Amino acid sequence: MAERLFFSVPLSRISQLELIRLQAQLSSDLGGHGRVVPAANFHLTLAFLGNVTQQQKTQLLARWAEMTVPEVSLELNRLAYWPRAGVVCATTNRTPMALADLAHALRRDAAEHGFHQSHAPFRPHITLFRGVGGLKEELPEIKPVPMTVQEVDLMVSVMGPKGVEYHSVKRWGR
Ligand code: 3AM
Repeated sequence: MAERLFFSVPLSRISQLELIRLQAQLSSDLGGHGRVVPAANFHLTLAFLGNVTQQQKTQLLARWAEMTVPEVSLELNRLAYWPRAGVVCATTNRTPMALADLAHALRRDAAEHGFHQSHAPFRPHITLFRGVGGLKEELPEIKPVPMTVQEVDLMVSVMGPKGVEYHSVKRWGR
């Protein structure tokens, strides 16, 4: 059976707590638009693969038996509303080059092996609200939330009783 997979960076508990605080502040600005993303689902996507069979997953893990996780930190220093995706996210205007390089390598590998092809540029972001439609208000400026990249996960996305859940299939650290 195929699984829906993506590569992402997990958040430390401290970054999660700051983002939970941000969500609470933002809820009134959004005036009830959208659904709050549970903190357990916070992640920074590097590359989305889509559906992957067990055989393809075995080959993928063999190709990525070694991965150098970049030693970088970033600041989530602004909010963005992406109307097509219907999401409000915390993002940055300063993407560390080493993180972009890893995202590009993972995306290239995905495209070369018949998985999802990412045409949109890599924009590091943490989705905070989903299902946000027709937001007219400007989003406020925020106190930057620091985030250190220490690990990368291969994640599987599954539908649980309370909605989508993400579970780590493999974790690379440094
Ligand atoms: O919603 P975010 O960006 O936080 O990045 C997307 C998502 O996280 C990506 O995979 C992550 C986990 O679902 N993703 C999901 N569906 C996608 C699609 N159809 C997708 N990226 C591109 N196309």
